[in-house]
Amino acid sequence: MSINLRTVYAFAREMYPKNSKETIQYGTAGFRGKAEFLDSVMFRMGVLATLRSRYREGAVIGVMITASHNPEPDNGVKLIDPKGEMLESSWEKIATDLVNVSDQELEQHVGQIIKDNNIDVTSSSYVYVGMDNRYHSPRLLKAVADGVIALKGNVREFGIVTTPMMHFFVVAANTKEAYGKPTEESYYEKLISSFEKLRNGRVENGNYRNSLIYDGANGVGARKMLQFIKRMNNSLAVTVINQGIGTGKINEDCGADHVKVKQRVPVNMPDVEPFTRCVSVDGDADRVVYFYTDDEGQFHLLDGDRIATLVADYLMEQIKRCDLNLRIGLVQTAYANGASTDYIINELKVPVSCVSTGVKHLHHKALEYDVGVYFEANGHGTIVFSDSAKSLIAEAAKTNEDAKSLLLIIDLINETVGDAISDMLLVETILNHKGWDVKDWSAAYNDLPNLQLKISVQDRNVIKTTDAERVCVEPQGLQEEINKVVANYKRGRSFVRPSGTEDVVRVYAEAATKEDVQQLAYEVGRLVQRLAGGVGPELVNPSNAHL
Ligand code: NG1
Ligand code: ZN
Repeated sequence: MSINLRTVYAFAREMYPKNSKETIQYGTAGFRGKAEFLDSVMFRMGVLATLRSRYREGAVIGVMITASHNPEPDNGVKLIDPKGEMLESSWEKIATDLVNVSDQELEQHVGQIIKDNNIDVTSSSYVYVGMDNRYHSPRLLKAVADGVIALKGNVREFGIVTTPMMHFFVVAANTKEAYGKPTEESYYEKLISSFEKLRNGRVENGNYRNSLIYDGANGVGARKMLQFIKRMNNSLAVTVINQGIGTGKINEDCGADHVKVKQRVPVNMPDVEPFTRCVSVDGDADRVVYFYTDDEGQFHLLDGDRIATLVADYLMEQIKRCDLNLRIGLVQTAYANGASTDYIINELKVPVSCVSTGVKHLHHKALEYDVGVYFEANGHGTIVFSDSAKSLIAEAAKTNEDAKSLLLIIDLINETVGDAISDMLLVETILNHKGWDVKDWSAAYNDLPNLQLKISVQDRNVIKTTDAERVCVEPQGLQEEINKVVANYKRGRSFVRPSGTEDVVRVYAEAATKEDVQQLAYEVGRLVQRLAGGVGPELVNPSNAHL
């Protein structure tokens, strides 16, 4: 097979010309932006995925088209490496350079990537592509597929799928189906059969009830949950709201990000009994948070930190019952609520570490443990088991019933990436096992009031951070000012960092009371506006808001 790089240029010029001059960066989870500027990015990512597959000796590379929790006009693309992990960081740089060169430079630039990485262009390459249900996703999927075709790679299209399903398909293919088959049916089958075996016909237990409300964010997670329901033998009674079929925009006033950041219920909530268990996923179903409303109408959130602590506690108990000596560890980011970290250290007594935002960092750290539990506060996370842990558990399962359950738990977990539906089924399994309702689950610790702000600045990259993004080193003087402000608040904590998915600086604050946290976030937000080139209207001081 011979490849003519002229074809790449011809495709690019005729069909996917670069129509934006702005530099675009490979962010926290790939490229994101307004869909109308992404055609050339997608085409070039198809080209890159093909090269990456050849570089990895013909292993399948995944491409997922989605802007996750972002609003409907946005779209984005993430590349999935052979073991289901996010694209290796040294290739993020290659990706960034490739999408930013002009159409005229493209042919020569692709040639250079091939040369620099010693890629055998005569070898085979395989790319899997999937997308969310945004109306512009099919157009962008075609652009990715054309990028693969331009370099004579093999492309397989999966249509509308969740991000975690794409990770599953890639791993299934690259493990020669040891992980499952790279098909939608195999994914459902694997999760549902382990979930139902773990339930063992006991659908209710103690305070645990078998029904819940599921907010699908008008995204792919809604459609796929409807498919799950069809295939489950009433082992879980799920009512799906914000189904996104016909009405409702993806993530608009609903979904995991809305519920977590706004700290309120999604639109279209039915009238339910207080303390009803409710769950929200994001637009591409890789995040999940739980919530409920109490008998005084007060909203309560059970976020990624809660899920992580629930899961770690359960796994520790199971591992102890099996008499196995496995090192379990928990990984969080700076956005984890301080109360959850205290609980992990003082009550669970599990080693906990803090890494930079983005699941690739959490996943990497979690691999250091036999059993690594990682979750971002926003509900993105999973659990990874080392190969030796898996063989120890499998050995024990020959004689021990608890170890058998643990094996089923491993099957239920999508180890490749945070998976909202798999995580939800895991939480449901644990709550059922413990006989818990949401009140029981909430009782472990009380979240510190917390708040996030988005600040617009001229160039968010003027902010540089260190120490897992908890300390800001540039612009000079900003961190000292933040420290002074934070010192005035009981249990105060705040940090700032540039978002990797939106053109904003994020401010996080937590403190002992709601009033304090509002004031603290405001003060730190103002510091960012003043010292980091803020644009747009000045933040309003919450203590003057009533004037
Ligand atoms: P950025 O925009 O870099 O903060 C957000 C989330 C990340 C991660 C990515 C990818 C927060 C504060 N940040 O990243 O945790 O989930 O999106 O979707 O939730
Ligand atoms: Zn997502």
